[in-house]
Amino acid sequence: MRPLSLLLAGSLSAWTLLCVASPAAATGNLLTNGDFETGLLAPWAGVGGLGALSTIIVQTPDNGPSAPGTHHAFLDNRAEANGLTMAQTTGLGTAVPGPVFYSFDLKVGTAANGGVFFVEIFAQNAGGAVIGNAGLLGNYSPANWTTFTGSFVAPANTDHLTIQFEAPTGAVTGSISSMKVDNVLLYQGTLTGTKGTSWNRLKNLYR
Ligand SMILES: [Ca+2]
Repeated sequence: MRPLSLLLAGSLSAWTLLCVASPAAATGNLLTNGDFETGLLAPWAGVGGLGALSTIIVQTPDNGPSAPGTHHAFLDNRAEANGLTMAQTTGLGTAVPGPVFYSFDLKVGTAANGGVFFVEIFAQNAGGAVIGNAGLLGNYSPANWTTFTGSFVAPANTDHLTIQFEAPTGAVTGSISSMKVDNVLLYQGTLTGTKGTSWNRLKNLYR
């Protein structure tokens, strides 16, 4: 009979090999503060087009339908030919190759004179280079809160993800793109630890 310590060592080695051979997809929402219920924008950030006439703030009391709450993000772009963009990048090592599921709630504020709204999701390698994407999602202009869902396949060497919300305006006076954003969800594998009945229903759709 082998000593217990050897058995444990053998099991540990097998487990280590298994982990190396097949990295497990993370569970739960890969994003932080996807529902904006902290009342603050961080770790979301404006990554383009911020200015006196183009702002991103967290507002209350309106809330998207996918999860309970009282806050949402509001992108308000009233500058001509301007690419106001809000983004969040997940941490290093948070994603793996394979299906990536997304969900977000949108409600238009104003879309006028060439103002439009798009969402992009990027798969990045460990060095941060973009190696895959979900395509250009939109133009979105829902008059009432609407939940948009879908998926794409992250390619080999995917290490983490970025999702960005884009409210570009046209090159004409009076072009406006404003949008309320809430309940942003990115996940792989099994969705756990996410509050909200709608998100749980969404999870069941992908089982
Ligand atoms: Ca919210």
